Amino acid sequence: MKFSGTKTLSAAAVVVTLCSGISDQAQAAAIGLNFNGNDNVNLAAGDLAGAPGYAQLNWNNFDKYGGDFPNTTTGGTSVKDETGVTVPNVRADFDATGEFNSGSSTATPNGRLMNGYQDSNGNPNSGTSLNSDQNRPYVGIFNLGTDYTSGGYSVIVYTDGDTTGRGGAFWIETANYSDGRNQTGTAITPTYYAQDPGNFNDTGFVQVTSIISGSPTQGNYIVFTGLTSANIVVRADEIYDVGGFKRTPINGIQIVAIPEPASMAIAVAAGFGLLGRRRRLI
Ligand SMILES: [Ca+2]
Ligand SMILES: [Ca+2]
Ligand SMILES: [Ca+2]
Ligand SMILES: [Ca+2]
Repeated sequence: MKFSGTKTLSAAAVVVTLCSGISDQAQAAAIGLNFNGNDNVNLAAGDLAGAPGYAQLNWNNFDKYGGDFPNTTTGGTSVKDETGVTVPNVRADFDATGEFNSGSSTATPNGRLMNGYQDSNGNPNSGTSLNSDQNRPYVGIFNLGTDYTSGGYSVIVYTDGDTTGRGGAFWIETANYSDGRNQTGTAITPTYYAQDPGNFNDTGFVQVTSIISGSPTQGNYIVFTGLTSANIVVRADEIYDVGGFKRTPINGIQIVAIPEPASMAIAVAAGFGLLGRRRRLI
């Protein structure tokens, strides 16, 4: 028994060693962009906010007009990750026709995330310019490193406006900025259909899963997964009319790296090895 017990400890040590190795690997930290709306309510660095499984610290707070952060010629605000460290080379570029707030409580971190938003002007998308009001809001992220792209990443888009039942289509497309003007690109995700379910403080987080325009989800966040592009643009277009107005709010977005499958397989295999040795001791 003493000998077998030693073997069990050895197996446990292997698991601990492998897990330590996994945690030492460069797993890219999440990046959160919070749009602070027309009441300019920001998230503090220590505010833990985000949908279940995606909550993070150190959100970047932005106003309506994005331009380019950091601007390639004038510098300015850099994009930081959830650890508070600036992400090398990554730029955020976004704009909207206006900014607003849902009227929901800002007493909690999630309430502050979900209150303010980038607004749209109610007009159907047309043409190819993201500088055209009817094609806004949009949110671009550029120059993501291989620590995000090699294993793939998810984008979480939060949408919660001031009127229940409004909403529309959300998708992600390739970034097409080669001519110096922001142009529409090609869709690289499914299009999800979201309808405002009420305000966050009454509903909590509700994930949007519908990809059918005629049957939208009454929800307030979307998870796009399996992305590998270094440059993306989150797009939106209005569909559902309430009171003669259509809106597609964007309250914030997150970039979340997907853990590498190879690391997961090692951890699972090590775990099974330990279980096998324990069974033999009985
Ligand atoms: Ca603002
Ligand atoms: Ca539009
Ligand atoms: Ca709402
Ligand atoms: Ca917000």
